[in-house]
Amino acid sequence: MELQRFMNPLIFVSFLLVFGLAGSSTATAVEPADPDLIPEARKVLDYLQSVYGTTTLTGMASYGGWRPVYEMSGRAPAIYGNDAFGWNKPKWGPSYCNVLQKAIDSARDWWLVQGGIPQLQFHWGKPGDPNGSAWVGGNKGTGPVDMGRFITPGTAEHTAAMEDLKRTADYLEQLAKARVPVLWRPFHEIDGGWFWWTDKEHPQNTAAAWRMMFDYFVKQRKLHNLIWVYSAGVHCGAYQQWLRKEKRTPTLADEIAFRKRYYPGDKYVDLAGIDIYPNSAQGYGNPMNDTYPKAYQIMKQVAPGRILALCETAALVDPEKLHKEGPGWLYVLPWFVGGANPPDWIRHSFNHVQYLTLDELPPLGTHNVAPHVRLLHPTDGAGIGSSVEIKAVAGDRNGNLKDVEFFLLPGPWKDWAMRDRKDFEELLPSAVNLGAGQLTAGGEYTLTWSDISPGLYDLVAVARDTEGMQTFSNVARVVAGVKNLARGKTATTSSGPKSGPEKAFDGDLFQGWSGDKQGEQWLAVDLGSEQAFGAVTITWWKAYARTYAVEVSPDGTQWREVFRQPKKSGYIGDTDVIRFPPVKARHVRLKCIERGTDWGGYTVYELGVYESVPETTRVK
Ligand SMILES: [Ca+2]
Ligand SMILES: [Ca+2]
Repeated sequence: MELQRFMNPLIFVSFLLVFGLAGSSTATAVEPADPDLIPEARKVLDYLQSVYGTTTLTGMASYGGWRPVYEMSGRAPAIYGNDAFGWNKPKWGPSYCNVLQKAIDSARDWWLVQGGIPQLQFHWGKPGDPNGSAWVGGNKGTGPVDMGRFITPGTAEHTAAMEDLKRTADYLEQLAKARVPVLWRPFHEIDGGWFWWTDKEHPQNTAAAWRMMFDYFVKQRKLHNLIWVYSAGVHCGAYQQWLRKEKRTPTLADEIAFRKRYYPGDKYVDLAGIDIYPNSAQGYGNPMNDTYPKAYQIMKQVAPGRILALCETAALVDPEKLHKEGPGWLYVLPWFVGGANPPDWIRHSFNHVQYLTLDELPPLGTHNVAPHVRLLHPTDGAGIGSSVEIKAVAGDRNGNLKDVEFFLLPGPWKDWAMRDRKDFEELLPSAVNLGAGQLTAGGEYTLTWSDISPGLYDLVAVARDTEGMQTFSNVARVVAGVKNLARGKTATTSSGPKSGPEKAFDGDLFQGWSGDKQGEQWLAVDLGSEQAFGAVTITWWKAYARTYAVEVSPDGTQWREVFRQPKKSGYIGDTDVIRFPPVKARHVRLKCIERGTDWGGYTVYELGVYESVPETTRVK
């Protein structure tokens, strides 16, 4: 069904030129759907309009989190997405409300503290059903909703819908009162057919449901902080159904016509776009690389005059391709870190000129926001000697940066990517202050850290502004004065090569080995020759081993246990530092015996082998 199958290469090039390149620069000015939009939100919309077609904003969903991206790349996304749905059952029960409140708090923090743009989608569980899901059919799905009745006052469906909308608006009102602009993305994947709101027979009912929400939120509840984002799904359910029924060859015109019927109208939409799963950095549905321009062209016809975004994806689109060829999506918001977005890809993309990150946004509000700061050296996995020059870049979008100081966090090696601002603030009093960086002519803050005792260290830079707002940089995990004998050496595992055993020895703390979910599993490394060692470090993901053993062997056949962990207490992203009387061996094996979680395969980000690891984790 994809276009490329029946287009010859020459026509395809023309297609790219017409729809890809030209399509990115012809948008007209966006008038807000809500004429009473607050100035803060209007300013965001104007800003988005001003960069559209020339550059692309980075986004990240809460599912992937923004801190892992920050840890990997030293940069945070410009847009941070959460869900205005509480997930936990029953709907509106205490745990549901708790999760929803956290999403509201996160959106508020993203704007007021970080100065980023918050986005909220809404995985609305079937109204009237306390256990209802957004998905219809399937094993996690719910029953269908009669969308004709849903939009008709006096029906049970309508009453249930309005009850949910009322309670949801009560939460969203907190953001309106705090004057926090929000990219509000309800009824997402609206034409897909896997959520209950897609009325495949009568798409006009779905479009009317959108207007019903808009009228209630905007006109009745006065939620004038919402920028309304319309997102289609990559496969239009009604169109697919119609193709099958009519036994028709797909045409672009037919698909556009079908999709248009769900669109509620420009008066109800500020931004439009599409969600694409699965996708790769180059396109989606390998090897059909033409599909980003195709999706762009479709949405340009569905929502003419609206600026277009990749509202939700698996992968960050290749920034080089966006830069050179377009199409000019306003933003790309991936749902996952890992998978299609391995750490190297995150680092590359978030530091690419095509993608705008949080630190590159202009001040969009009138409030003071926290500075930004990024450690440049040493970075993760760096081995250092007894002295090192620490380098960081920092700035403040209000121009009120005061200083940058460097600290050693009490460690070693907790999973900093899982920590939030509060965690860092609580740790700071027990951290070692190495001193303030000096601003160099090159714009870097530098400090010489000398007389470093051998050991493992977690280094962080803290930038403060004159109003006391502070930001914690990415954390560098450095090894001083000792050598990891296992780094880059040959790895094997009981779980087979696909589980990525080599990733536990690559120095990258964001990717690792993941073993099979059943039974005992092992991860082994061949040091290449006989070595003397007396310490092993294991950096776990959440799926850790409660009981495990470290074994050594001269030949990879005969194993001898040198350490056994009988009952490890769980901690996210813990690094265990294991010391034992020095041995001489060529092979080292981690045997995972009992799981610490009832889900997931054992996962080790990094396994290190050392002659010794001193107790010291602090400078004197
Ligand atoms: Ca500031
Ligand atoms: Ca690794």
